[in-house]
Amino acid sequence: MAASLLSASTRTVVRQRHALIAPDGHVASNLPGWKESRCVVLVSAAMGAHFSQFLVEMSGKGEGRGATGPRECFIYLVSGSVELTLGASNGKNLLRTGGYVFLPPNTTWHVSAAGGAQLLIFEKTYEPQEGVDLPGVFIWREQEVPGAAFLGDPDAMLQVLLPDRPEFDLAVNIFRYKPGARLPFVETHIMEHGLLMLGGEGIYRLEEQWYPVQAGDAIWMAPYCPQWFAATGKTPAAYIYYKDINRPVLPV
Ligand code: UGY
Ligand code: MN
Repeated sequence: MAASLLSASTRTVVRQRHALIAPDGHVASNLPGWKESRCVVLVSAAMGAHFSQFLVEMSGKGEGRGATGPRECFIYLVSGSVELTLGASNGKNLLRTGGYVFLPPNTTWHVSAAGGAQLLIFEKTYEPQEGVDLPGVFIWREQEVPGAAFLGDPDAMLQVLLPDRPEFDLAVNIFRYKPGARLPFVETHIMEHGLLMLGGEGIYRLEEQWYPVQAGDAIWMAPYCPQWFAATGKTPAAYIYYKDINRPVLPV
């Protein structure tokens, strides 16, 4: 059947300092290391970002492998489950929906999906700092991470998924908003964000634009991109996001 004229419309926008990538525009890339998996690159250096964000749809026979080298990698199970193997060890870690792993530099890894899985991956070059050790592997699940009321608002709960210690130069957090809850002011900060809407819907303000967003949408916010969010649906809204932290403003 021929596509209707509506196929010419999308909510996706890619600007110099921010982007909204709606699922209707996803096109898979062939990325090295992945088999029986559909990889979509949502955020990358090609749009001006300093990190990458991928969505990987693994079939029941899906597999992925890689070596972080000078980079670090954060893998979050949006749905399904995978078996994770690290280095040359035979030990397997089972990651289920909500589970995640932080892979530090110089780590080889392998994942296989038993019954299919959807992974969100953040990757960036690690910034070593004198006198600070490299971080270790960190495996946990968001169900075990307590939420804290954001700036005192119990309707906007923040879960910080990684330890806030100097060896970690990135944070990955989950924000959960009750219907009607919002960020208390328009944030403008040096830290960059990559974000995936996990549930619900709302309005994201990025610079001077206002976008309706919903589960499945991805957003890139460059440093200093003014940003604000309000959950406007009848059900809670949630997003997971990346942020660079703990490093000097001028690289040394
Ligand atoms: O951590 C943050 O900067 C967070 N409050 N930003 C956001 O949700 N857009
Ligand atoms: Mn922010």
